[in-house]
Amino acid sequence: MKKLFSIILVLIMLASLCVINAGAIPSPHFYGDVNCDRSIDVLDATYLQRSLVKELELSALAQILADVDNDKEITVLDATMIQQREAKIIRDFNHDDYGVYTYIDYRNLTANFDYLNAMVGVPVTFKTAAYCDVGNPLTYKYEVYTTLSEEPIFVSELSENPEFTYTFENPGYYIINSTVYNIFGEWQMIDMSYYVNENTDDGSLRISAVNQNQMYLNAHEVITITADAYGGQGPYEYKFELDKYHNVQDFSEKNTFKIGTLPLGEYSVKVTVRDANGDEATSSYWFEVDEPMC
Ligand SMILES: [Ca+2]
Ligand SMILES: [Ca+2]
Repeated sequence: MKKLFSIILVLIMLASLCVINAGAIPSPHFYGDVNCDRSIDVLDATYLQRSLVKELELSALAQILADVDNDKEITVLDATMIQQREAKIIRDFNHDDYGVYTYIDYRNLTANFDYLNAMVGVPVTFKTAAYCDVGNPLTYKYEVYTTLSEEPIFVSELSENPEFTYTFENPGYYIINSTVYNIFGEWQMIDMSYYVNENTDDGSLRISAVNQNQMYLNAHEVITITADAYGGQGPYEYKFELDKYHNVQDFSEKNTFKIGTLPLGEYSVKVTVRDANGDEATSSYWFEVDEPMC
């Protein structure tokens, strides 16, 4: 019993934390590195020539890296250009940049029910915010774990939809795992601890979640706060008030509040939701604007 208590305590402490597991993504990938071994040499020219005579097939990433003369085709001229660079006849390929950045920028994993508001029998929609310059479309896979099982109790199909809806059948602690892949098979993964309550739905209006657009907010990026309502009688109207700057977005059907950039510091946003019957619910949300991580 003591052990169970300590596990639960740790889980409570971790509740609001998400953990990112970065896949080994060695961006940038270099033009001319057709065999993707991080070196540009005569082997790449050979590899490219072998693909031209169908001895091997280039991967999706290799097809981008092989077009060193930037004419949107892979031909023997590309192989020649790699050989010329190897022989120091030319210094650069016909690209402004020396490489391709396939890095997946994983911003956040959020739900339309906050950690303490999720209930048995009420569908929860999780949403992953991730971006990449090269390698789109991104695809998403979700896994649901209980804290007691090593195997997931549910695995979603791989999909271009960044959202995933799941209805929990039992109260308790869960881990939600979201993995994002680019078209080259590179990935990033995030784990979110999640708690599901017994169903206490009495039909009353409540704010089920308030989220920020990124896990880490810094002084250079646009900050957006999103609220979700549950219960009462839709449609809902939302009002947002940012404390320090007397910045108010009055009641409207928009559940997002685009604040813009903010100096370093701590802030709070008061969210009010009003339903079709005129009932109101409020919630306060705190966030911090920090130095960029790196
Ligand atoms: Ca190479
Ligand atoms: Ca070419």
